[in-house]
Amino acid sequence: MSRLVILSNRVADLRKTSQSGGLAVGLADALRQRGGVWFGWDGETLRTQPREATVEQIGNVRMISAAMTVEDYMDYYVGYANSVLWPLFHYRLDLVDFKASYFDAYQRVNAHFAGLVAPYLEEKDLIWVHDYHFIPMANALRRLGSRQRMGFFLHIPFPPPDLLAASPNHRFLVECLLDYDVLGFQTTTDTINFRHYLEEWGIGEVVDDRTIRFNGRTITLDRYPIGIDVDAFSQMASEVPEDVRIDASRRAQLGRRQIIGVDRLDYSKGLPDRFQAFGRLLAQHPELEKQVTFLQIAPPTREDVNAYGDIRAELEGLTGSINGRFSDFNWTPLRYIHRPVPRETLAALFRVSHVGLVTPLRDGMNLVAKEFIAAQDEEDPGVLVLSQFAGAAEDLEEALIVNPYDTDTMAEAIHRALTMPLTERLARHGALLARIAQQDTHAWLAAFLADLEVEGAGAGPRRPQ
Ligand code: ADQ
Repeated sequence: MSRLVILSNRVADLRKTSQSGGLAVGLADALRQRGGVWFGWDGETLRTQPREATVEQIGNVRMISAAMTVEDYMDYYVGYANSVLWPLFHYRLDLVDFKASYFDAYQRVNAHFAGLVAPYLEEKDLIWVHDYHFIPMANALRRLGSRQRMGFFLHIPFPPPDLLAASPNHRFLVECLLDYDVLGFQTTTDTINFRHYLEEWGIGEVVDDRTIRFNGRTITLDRYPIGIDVDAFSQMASEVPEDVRIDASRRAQLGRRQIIGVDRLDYSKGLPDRFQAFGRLLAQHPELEKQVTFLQIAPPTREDVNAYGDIRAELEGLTGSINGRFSDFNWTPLRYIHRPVPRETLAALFRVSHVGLVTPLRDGMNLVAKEFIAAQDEEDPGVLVLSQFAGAAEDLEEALIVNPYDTDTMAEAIHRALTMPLTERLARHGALLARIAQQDTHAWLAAFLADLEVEGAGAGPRRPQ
């Protein structure tokens, strides 16, 4: 079996990855099984460019991490990755901040990181690059002479051709993607968007749904929907800590149900729209007074990116106005926590909640949707309200699917979730649980690695999913 080399923005601490069902656990398991290398940024910024990476051998896995300069952090990480690619790929052209210096830094950092990892590569390695930070990585490695098979998985959406074309560097980005041998996306829509781009701009030849020819090479393209470790997460959720249990039983005594939302504080997650829908629910259903609370957990991320400051202020304003309008001395309808919460607590909070709100305006997949399903009590499950614009909606049809821009309909869907009879909840949850078990982390890893391992995997009929 070939060694595996993973390149991702951040590396997980191999010693600390617990059985909590996180993505890092799945990747770490695959690495341990095959042996190999995991490379990424160590999260540090320095005044001058470090010449070497930090290398640590843990069992048969070599962990390699490197710092970057403050300038690279601002122009590559905050700049091109999170102020250009992230908004662009999430259909938010209004938030995109194109600057030539950002694009230069993007190429520079990819080339620099490629140079740091190249000495550790072996001829038969399989190289798996993750996400938008590293689109030019194959190109940079190939320039250094790497001949290994390389795959790329995009965790976020791939936009339609006209949106992508708004970027001055769109052709470069797509040609860099075609330097890989296997290209993985989250959804069918993403793969269609990519193929349409190639057709519209006359790049390469789309042979069939899974195969592209470019510069005499064959590239496999497919949808590999990411999942979670369902058993591990469900086990974690069933061990409800005492403080969560006490809070839940106090609510139960009052006949009060809990709605939960858990997201990084990101404008793509549709949080203001969700808060507004909750406000609309309370306005349209006065009988819900003191009968329901909405707990939103949204820890800060990417605070150095301008667009993230605006959303924080907006949410604080909405929380104040909803609570100011509806709360009473013994009822706070909306509780908003702007801090990270341990995964164990999150899992338990999902379990004791009656409705899960996952309503992004655009999302690659959204693992919170799958975690909420896995965490439920199978005999008395809660209801998932899911945005049609989350990648997860392609398969999780039995959720209550909503349009997050449509506040009235979203409010009604939350009401329907709160009042759904047990028989219907059981039927929907059973189907959803089966789906996430079928498309779990292991299935995702196995499908991607199988294609990465086999040359020309794309030729031929589509695999059943
Ligand atoms: P994210 O945008 O981060 O991931 P998501 O898929 O929901 O979105 O994953 C977030 C993870 O962080 C979940 O495991 C969740 O439990 C955890 N998390 C969220 N809020 C937390 C909190 N307050 N405290 C602790 N943990 C928290 C990107 C893409 C997604 C894609 C994933 C994986 O944007 O679309 O599904 O990668 O490919």
